[in-house]
Amino acid sequence: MKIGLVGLPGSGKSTVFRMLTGKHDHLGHAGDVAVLHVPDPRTERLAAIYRSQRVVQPEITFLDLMAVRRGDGAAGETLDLVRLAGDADAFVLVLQCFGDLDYAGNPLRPGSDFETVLLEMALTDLTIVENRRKRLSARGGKREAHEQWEEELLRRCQAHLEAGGLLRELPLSDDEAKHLRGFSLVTLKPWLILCNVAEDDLSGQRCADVHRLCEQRGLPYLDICATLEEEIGQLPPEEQATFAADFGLAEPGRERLLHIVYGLMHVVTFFTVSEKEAHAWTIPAGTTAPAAAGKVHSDMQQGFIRAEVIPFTCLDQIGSEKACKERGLMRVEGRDYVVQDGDVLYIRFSR
Ligand SMILES: Nc1nc2c(ncn2[C@@H]2O[C@H](COP(=O)(O)OP(=O)(O)OP(=O)(O)O)[C@@H](O)[C@H]2O)c(=O)[nH]1
Ligand SMILES: [Mg+2]
Repeated sequence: MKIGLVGLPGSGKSTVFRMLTGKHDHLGHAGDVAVLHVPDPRTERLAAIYRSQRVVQPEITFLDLMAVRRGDGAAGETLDLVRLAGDADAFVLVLQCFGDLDYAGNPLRPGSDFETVLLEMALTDLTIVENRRKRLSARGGKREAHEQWEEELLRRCQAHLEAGGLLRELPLSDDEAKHLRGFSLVTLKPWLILCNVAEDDLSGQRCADVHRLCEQRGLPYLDICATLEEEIGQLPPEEQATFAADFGLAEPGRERLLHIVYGLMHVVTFFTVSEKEAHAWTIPAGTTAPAAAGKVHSDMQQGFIRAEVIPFTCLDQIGSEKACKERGLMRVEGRDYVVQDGDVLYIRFSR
């Protein structure tokens, strides 16, 4: 699972990155990558059942992406963002909600920054959709049925984006969503809005308009003071809780952010287990079995035959793979199977 941090210049992306990773010497170069391990107790339990030698906990990768600038539209910088962000599964948008002035010296208006970035994102996708339509129409000749279907789908996407919508708001059939996923459209992916608030405004009173817009558009949001959280993270562990409590913070920012990423951004964890290792993998909800297999190894995706699935809860209750199979609790699933949270997968594939 890869998550891109985006936002206007100086909004605090690199500070959030440092808060998450504890890499306090990180200066914030665009394209920096951090891998976080987020322990899932189910991995240990599976390792005990299968007597695995090694446990590999789920990973989330954060990318410190470049800044989005105002008014670039479809210019080079936005396309760069697509190149960098193309393989991100989801985004965290960092909004500056601290201080009086923004990076350009204008009075701070987080609500309008938010709309600016959304617009840039919509323009990015608009460029992708228009280019694809041009390519389709350049083919000429008689339209095959599937080309007509795609053209109609793209036309709907374009109209929606032109009206200021995000593609994730557009009602799509499973086939349509699957087809569009191939284009790395940024507004189709999950977004979390992170209001980077000031130390004296931890509840985000100054960005109430952002909260309201998020509610209107159905986007998850949270308020975090990244500099304060970074400071807390640098304290000795035994002092961190007391210091955080002084500010009325029940849970460290890193954990709050990760909980939201897992909960609201629809992350699913599946497992592969053998005597060698019990390995947890994190994927976006809606991922099909071959794509999930591709996370383990690209050969497994290419040569995918079928997936044998036992839910974690069955293994946990019954205590052995053999007994689960005897009770008929192992299912055989094909290419269209959407992997569920807690699935223990055994992938059959040809080399
Ligand atoms: N007061 C306050 N300052 C902050 C906060 N978060 C970041 N800053 C300051 O804002 C400035 C920019 O922060 P960065 O994290 O470098 O922002 P960025 O988004 O990575 O910036 P670019 O990479 O240049 O686009 C730094 O001087 C930070 O110390 C915050 O929560 N409160
Ligand atoms: Mg930076």
